[in-house]
Amino acid sequence: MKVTLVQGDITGQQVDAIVNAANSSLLGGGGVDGAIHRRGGPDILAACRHLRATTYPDGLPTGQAVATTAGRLPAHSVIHTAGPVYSTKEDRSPLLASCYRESLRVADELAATTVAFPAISTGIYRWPMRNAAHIAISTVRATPSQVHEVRFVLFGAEAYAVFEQVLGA
Ligand code: AR6
Repeated sequence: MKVTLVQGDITGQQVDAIVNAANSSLLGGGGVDGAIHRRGGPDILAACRHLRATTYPDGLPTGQAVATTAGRLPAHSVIHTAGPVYSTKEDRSPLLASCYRESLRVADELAATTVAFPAISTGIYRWPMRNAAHIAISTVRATPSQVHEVRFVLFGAEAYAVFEQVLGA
């Protein structure tokens, strides 16, 4: 598996699957989630509502992942995962690692070979970037999968630089 880094907007990535830093409700939000629904159009929300009405009546548990259509995005699927909110009182790293592992498991189910990830939990959920980068990179490297390329799409020069350092270390 090749791990690559790109600075930019994840919604423009031409990959088999784009991972959404969603929340348990699956019904939208800000950050990456807001951008995906805005640019992908209403089919994604309709698919999420269907999941809430069927498989996940109580919402998607933190650390798990589920796929929908990508609507009008230049990707085949969106994999929604609910990251943990950062806490200084409790170590929620296993849940953040689980987001990456479970997303790759869903990618395998979809037969996706190129997958774009954002830096899950590092925005509204306040996870420190360097620690999040360690968890992200070490988890994808340690997860057996059919995915050929994991592309981390970082939203600014600072986040990109942190991932570059962690990847090179
Ligand atoms: N492309 C790539 N990265 C982005 C983009 C984008 N278009 N927009 C933001 N980022 P966040 P979280 C970066 O807040 O912390 C939503 O309301 C951003 O700078 O999207 O997991 C959900 O519904 C940050 O580094 O996700 C949840 O309620 C990273 O992506 C909650 O936010 C993740 O930031 C999830 O919070």
